[in-house]
Amino acid sequence: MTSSPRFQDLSKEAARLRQAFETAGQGQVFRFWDQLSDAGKESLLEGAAEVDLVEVADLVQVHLGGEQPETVDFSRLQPAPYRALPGHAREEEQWEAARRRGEEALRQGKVAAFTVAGGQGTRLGYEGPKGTFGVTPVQQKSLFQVFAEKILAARRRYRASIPWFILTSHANHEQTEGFFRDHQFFGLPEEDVMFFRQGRMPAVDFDGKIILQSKDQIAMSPDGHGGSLRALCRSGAVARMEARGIEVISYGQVDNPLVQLIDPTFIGFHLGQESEMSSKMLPKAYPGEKVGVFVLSEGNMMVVEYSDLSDELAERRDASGELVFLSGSIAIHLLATSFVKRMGVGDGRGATALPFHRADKKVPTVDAAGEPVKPAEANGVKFEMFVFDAFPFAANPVVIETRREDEFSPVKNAEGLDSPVTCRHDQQKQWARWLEAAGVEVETDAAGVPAFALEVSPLFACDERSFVQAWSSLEPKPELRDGLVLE
Ligand code: UD2
Repeated sequence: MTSSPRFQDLSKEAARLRQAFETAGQGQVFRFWDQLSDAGKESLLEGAAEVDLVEVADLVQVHLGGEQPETVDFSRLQPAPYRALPGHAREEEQWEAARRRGEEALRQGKVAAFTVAGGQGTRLGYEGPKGTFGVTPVQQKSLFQVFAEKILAARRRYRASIPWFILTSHANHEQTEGFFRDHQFFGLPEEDVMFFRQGRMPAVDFDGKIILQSKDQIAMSPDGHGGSLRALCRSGAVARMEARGIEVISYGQVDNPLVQLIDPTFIGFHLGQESEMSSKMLPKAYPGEKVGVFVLSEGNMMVVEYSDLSDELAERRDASGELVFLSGSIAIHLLATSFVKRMGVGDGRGATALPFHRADKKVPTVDAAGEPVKPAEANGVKFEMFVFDAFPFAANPVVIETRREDEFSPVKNAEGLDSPVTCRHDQQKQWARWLEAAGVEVETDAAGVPAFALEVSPLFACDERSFVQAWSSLEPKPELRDGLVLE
């Protein structure tokens, strides 16, 4: 065996890893070793080197060993408190004060943007990183471009740099970076955009044995967006943030172009209450909506994922007929840099405080002869962490309400709910509302979708207030017509 740039001495590394896997009862991973080419051996070792055998053993014991994983006591859950949208003048003033405070932090360069884009986008059925998906109605701008323009607009508005950190996966890292290079980083300084890969976890079978996907590859999958906390630390991103004086990390998912990526009011509330982790909520549209729910468990704020909430709890109503567990999480968070460091470094060995969730899946594998097998039933378990599980560890968590129509229209499915069509409509409805707020009459259908295709770049305006301002100073006013783009 020759040595490779990855492994200084392949044979020595092979011996070390094989021994470690044998000792951990995972020797089956190397069962085709003698049949592998040098490249195959290298590939297997690369996967094996990524596996934390102690972590896997712990997970197997907890999730497959009969030991009951710690769960919340659902019978004692309470709805979590949140700051509702301002209803009267005094509250308006509080929201304004928060806005001014957030703007000050932005001007001082204390805020970074963070997008989790490591998911596989399977439901959308789109080949390629989801962030490269064309989402705007007229120009078909990609999700990444929409976010880039939001950041660019905020940099201009606050005359400050706002670095952008993007979590990728092994599967989409190179393509994601290449896409940004091909588009000259959409006008952002290249040194202010940092890509880093999330970690991976091996899949195990129901006996806890690590599964081979092929003779020379361990079945690995992304460790969930919760893995972003340790990836932020391991990749050096947190160190870079600290060096630049970043105190607040504005977290959003790659699938939601409506997100107010840089929201001074939200930042102001977060800083004002010395929160380590803050979040936005909106009232669920219906009991079964597929969003996590903010709850209090033993006094601690946490999010229970929709799939873990029983129908009875999801549908429970109070005396006024309102859903008791109303407060939906749309995955928009603020994190203190120091909190990410504390959570991401974990116990120093890389072990994280965040729990792993178990998902039973069909994991493609090989049979005893090394022939590929596509299982018809779930044959294994994947482990993922969720970022919102950091809530119970955070001091002074803050949750504020936002408006669905202003902030949430994800692209998740190819058709139907949360699809490219619903998202395009929601973008257009928002721009029609902004035009109307500026005194322009817009012809729309009953649902509020304008009768013509229209597009407003975040560089023109990022909310109703900035739209009305930008529109009023526009001379001459453009004619409302199909394909109108304001940028
Ligand atoms: C997520 C939330 C749900 C609700 C909803 C709002 C979870 C478990 N659920 O549901 O409560 O807030 O969003 O839209 O998060 N990702 C990675 N790496 C991974 C896995 C995911 O970066 O290993 C990213 C992915 O690219 C996407 C985001 O995380 O940006 C959400 O992932 P999802 O599509 O699996 O979450 P979903 O829609 O089930």
